[in-house]
Parts: sequence; C-alpha cells; structure tokens
Amino acid sequence: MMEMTKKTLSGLRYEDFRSECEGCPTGLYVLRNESGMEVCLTNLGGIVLSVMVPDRDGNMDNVVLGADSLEKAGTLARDWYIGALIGPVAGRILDGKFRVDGKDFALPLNSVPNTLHSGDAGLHTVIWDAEQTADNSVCLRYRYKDGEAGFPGNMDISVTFTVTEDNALRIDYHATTDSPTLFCPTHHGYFNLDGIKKPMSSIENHQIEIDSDFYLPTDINTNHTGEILKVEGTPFDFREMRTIGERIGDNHIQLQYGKGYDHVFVLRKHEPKELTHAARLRSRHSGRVMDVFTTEIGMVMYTGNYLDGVEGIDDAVYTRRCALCLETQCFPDTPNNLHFPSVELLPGNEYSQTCIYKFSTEP
Ligand code: G6D
Repeated sequence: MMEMTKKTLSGLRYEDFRSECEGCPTGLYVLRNESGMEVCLTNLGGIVLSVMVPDRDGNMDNVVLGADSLEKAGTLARDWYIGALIGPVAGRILDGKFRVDGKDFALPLNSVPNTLHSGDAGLHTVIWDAEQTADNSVCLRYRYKDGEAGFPGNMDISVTFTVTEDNALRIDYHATTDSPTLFCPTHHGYFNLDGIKKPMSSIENHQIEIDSDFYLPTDINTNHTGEILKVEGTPFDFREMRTIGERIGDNHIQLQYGKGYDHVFVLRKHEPKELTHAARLRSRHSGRVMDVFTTEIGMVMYTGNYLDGVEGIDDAVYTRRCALCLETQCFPDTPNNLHFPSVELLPGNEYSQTCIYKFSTEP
C-alpha cells in the first residue's frame, strides 16, 4: 500500500503531517517494538500524537491526547502544550525575568504575570530536524540561535524517542551551549490509561503513587513561593497508591490555586541525575499501568484542570481532567529561587535527562 494512504495502528495518515513550514519539512514518525506497541510523533514541536498499548485483555488503545493533522497538533500544542516538547525552560518564570552570567533578560509574558513554558517561541513551536535511526527510534535535533526565544546562547539540542522491547517510551534529552544560558526541558504528554475515545473517562478515577516526600507550593498565580513543603498530612501525599479524585476537591489552598493538582513533586534521589522511579499510575478499569522513571529531581503532576472541551481525535472531546501530565523536569523558576538547584547550562557542560514511561497491565 502506498505510504500516502497507509494508516498507523492509531489511525493517523502520513499525508496529514507532510508539509513544509518556513522551508523546513514536517512529517509523521512511527515507532514500533516487536510486541506491537506503537508511538507516533511529528517533528513539529516534537509532539507525540499517539501511544498505542494493550489493556489487561490485550485490546490496543491510544492513551495520550493527540491530534490527527499537523494543523491540529500545532494548535493543541500552542494552546495546551498537548504532547509537545517544552523548553528551553519548562514551567513559569516570574515576570519573565532572569539573570544569567551577570546579564538581565526579560521574556514576553504569554501567561501574565509570567512567562510559561518559554513563551510563544518555545520548543513546542519549532520544526525539529528528524532522523529515524531504527523502527523503534527517532532523534530530533534543533539549534536555538542566540536570543531566538529570548534566551542567550546558541544551544544545540537533541531529543531521542525510543520504544523499548519492554513496552516503554524512553526520552533522552541532551543540550550544549556556546555561552551561559538556562535549560530545563520536559515532555508535556497528557495520559488517560482508559484510552482516548468518546466519551472520555476522568483521570480522577485513576490511581497514582508518587515517590516524593516534598512538593513545591505556589501562589495564586501558580508562581513558586520558594518553599519546599512536606506532603505528609496533605492532599499531596501519594507515598501510597491513592485515587486522584479522592482529595482533589479538598478545601486546600494549593488545590484552589492550581484548580486541582498542578504542582512540582520533589523526587527521592540518592545522588543527582540518578535514574529513579518517580510514579506509578494505574486504571483499575482498563488494567493498564504506567511507571515513570527519570534522572531529574522534579515531576509536575497536572490534572488537566484547564482543558475546556477542545475537539480531539477519534471524536474525543478533551474536557477538564480527562487526562493528566507527569512532566519530569528540573525545579521551575530557579533564577528567581536561587536556593533551588540551578538550571544554568554553561559552555563545556552538557545537559542530559532520561525519562521513561513504561507501560504494563495487571489483572
Ligand atoms: C496551566 O499551570 C498549568 C500548566 O502547568 C500547564 O502546562 C498548562 O496549563 C497547559 O497553565
């Protein structure tokens, strides 16, 4: 069958992603392993469009909010960061201002009074050079020119997506710079282990365990206060498996500020950059389980509190809390919280992060 009309397991068509933006070609990249897991992504924004994994009965469903055309993928990434790579700096930067190497910078405020996810020229909007190196792996590369997104330094960035034989989506980030800058990327996938279909189930029925004893509270603008608080005795205590909806409506100021969970959890590490288990998410309905591992110190759990019924794929409508993000990253807004681990990237150093989303099932 000609590639033009061939569809992926998730129902996507190559021609719906083949285009050219500002002289840069775009396309659809399909990663598979021997047991049938399939991940589709486009080099626009590094957007993951679908992740097909089995439920307890072997039924394959897509478990991430995605898009079935380049235009829709771009719109959903611009408005909701759905499936996209985020950077150079994930999260909010207070007033968009930061200092690096003794110089002051001010980014456009795309989420007043802050800059969110590096603003409108962030990694979620760029066309990456893509090289599919194997049936199960693609490497995306991008060179940020000095000042292109308001950050200093010519940054060479690579992100490799790999589908492993043990049914995991592995993401490896690397970056270097020719002058001091900031770098703190993440992947902004929205997961629902019951599948993306009409009608969407709520992730409030999912259960999660997070390997964290502390979280980072915010103010009313979801700016970080700089505090590092214990989860013990709060609705943020997921040291044991808990249902997400059990306490999401509690009268807790942080849940009010975030309109649900939209917070960074501090992950347990014996040493920096140690690859450790961060969370286990599961649906008792589908029997799907997703374990998250990362070398990073932080993980945002965002329960899709702002989704407002945007049209998705397969007739699904992306409503509030129909999916959740588990964004592994550095601490946010570190230039304005100097006691947080720095996200400065200096010439001669290399940033690296490994993040693994491993899928399995249980009876
Ligand atoms: C909200 O605060 C959240 C962010 O964490 C999220 O990335 C965005 O919605 C989509 O601004």
